[in-house]
Amino acid sequence: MTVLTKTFSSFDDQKPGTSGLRKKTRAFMVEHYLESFVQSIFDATGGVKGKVLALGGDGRFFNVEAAQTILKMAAAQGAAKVIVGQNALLSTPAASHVIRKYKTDGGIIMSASHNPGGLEEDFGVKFNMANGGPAPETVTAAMFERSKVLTSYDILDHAGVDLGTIGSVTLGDMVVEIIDPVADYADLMQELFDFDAIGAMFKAGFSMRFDAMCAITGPYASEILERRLGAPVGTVTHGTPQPDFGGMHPDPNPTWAHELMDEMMGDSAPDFGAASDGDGDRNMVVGAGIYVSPSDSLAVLAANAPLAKGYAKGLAGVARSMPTSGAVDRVAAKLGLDCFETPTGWKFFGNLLDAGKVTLCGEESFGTGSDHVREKDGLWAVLLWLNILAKTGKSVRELMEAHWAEFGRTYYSRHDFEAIETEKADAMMASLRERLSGLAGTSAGGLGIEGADDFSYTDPVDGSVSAHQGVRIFFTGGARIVLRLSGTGTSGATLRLYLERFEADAAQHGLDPQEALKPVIEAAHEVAAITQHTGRQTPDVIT
Ligand code: VG1
Ligand code: CO
Repeated sequence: MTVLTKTFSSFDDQKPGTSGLRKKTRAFMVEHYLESFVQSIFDATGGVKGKVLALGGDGRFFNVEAAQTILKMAAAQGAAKVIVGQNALLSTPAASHVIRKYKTDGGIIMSASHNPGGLEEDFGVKFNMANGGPAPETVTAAMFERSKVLTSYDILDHAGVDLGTIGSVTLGDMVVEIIDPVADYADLMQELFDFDAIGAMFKAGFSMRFDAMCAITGPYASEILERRLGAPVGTVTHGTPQPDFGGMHPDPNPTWAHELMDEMMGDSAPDFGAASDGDGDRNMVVGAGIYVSPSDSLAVLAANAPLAKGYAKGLAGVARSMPTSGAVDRVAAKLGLDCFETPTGWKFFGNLLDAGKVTLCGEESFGTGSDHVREKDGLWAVLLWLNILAKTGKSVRELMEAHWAEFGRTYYSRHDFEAIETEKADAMMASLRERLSGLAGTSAGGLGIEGADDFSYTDPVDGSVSAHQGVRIFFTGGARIVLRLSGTGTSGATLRLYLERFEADAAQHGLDPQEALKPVIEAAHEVAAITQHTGRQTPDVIT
């Protein structure tokens, strides 16, 4: 078998963001571009000689071609084996599980997650370590450094292998093992959750809609919900993965999963609704006539997780990303659990999970997960909800109202201002950061400011420091706003404004969050001068 050495001029824009490298698909298709990043991954992790890797993606446009390239590079460079999901498919949580179950040296996931897919949309590549979790910042920084000086890579001269048939084939001296992408993951879910109780609930007429948004969770949800749990066929909609996600924007939030939202808010709403994103690590949960904010979902799951057999022992602790609301902190305080606050992105939970300090983690961006893998996991969250509903016999509304009555309600919302000119967004953040130290004691929009900082995180396990993770402003009375720029976009800048306010009074728990947060929203606009800097008054997406 011939190994070709390809040479090229190095790229200067392969800096991984919140979750891997994401670019326009066409950018990834530029000659040597994908190969350069893959080689940077290999080099930054000590090369692939003799190693076993996992490989799969969310099925978006260019997924299979990219998989063939990665396989040929791994084979040319002496990898022992690559375990690939059939047709190069693996959801992000399933890939994390495959890495852990088969004890591989890591894995490459091809996905731009919740970003749209297709030739004119987005593609992405990320590397997960042997623990199954996203590469930490030190490793992603090393990839970027490597990419800036890289000018060649080795690749096998080969037409590629058939990835459609389960079984083992060879590529040069390397074994390519093609596995069912769903089976291992579905088995793991069956170990964690009480499938009998959930199955009995479906049998008794419990109705559900799962919107897979033409993305990767379709096959997983059909197998688990419809086949193993006996939910009626048709429970899963948009269940066939498409290279362009059928034109859908596979981001499970009220804006993009509007079809599901319309059904859930309508007269004949099913008991429970859920949606997942492009690569299957996000989830949105909705009850009949009631939307559950992701921060609340994390709190409810933390309070009730021991109802599921996989968590019957109780939780070691919980963690949330900094912009996520404090709802879970109140649960942790009451249950006597440690609660950690990390920067945005799942990679920051890895050490806490590995060290056994936390069992459950979550982000306000529709991400929840546990120590069963090292990624957030959309279907896992949906199944934990189903398990809790089955065991308590409560509706989503009853469960939420009881939760708020017990712990109080943290009103929460995120406002996204998308496709802002990068310079304007940077100038706004820079101006805010300059003024931070003088904000305490002043007021904005009629609210007094108690303190303000730029969040910096010291990892309690390895002591690494991640600074400038977002501006936090705390108001008297417990309200908080956070501002940061997105690290997953592929054009312009997206400003994320996170808003929250705690309400103890049960008589005030039925408000519309946008109404309840009005003074906080006004204060945020005033203090950050969003409109003056960006020309924007109203957000593009509200979650
Ligand atoms: C966003 C979310 C973050 C999440 C990340 C990856 O990042 O805010 O919480 O971890 O996406 O999610 P950013 O930097 O755009 O705010 V996924 O499902 O796209 O891998
Ligand atoms: Co995702």
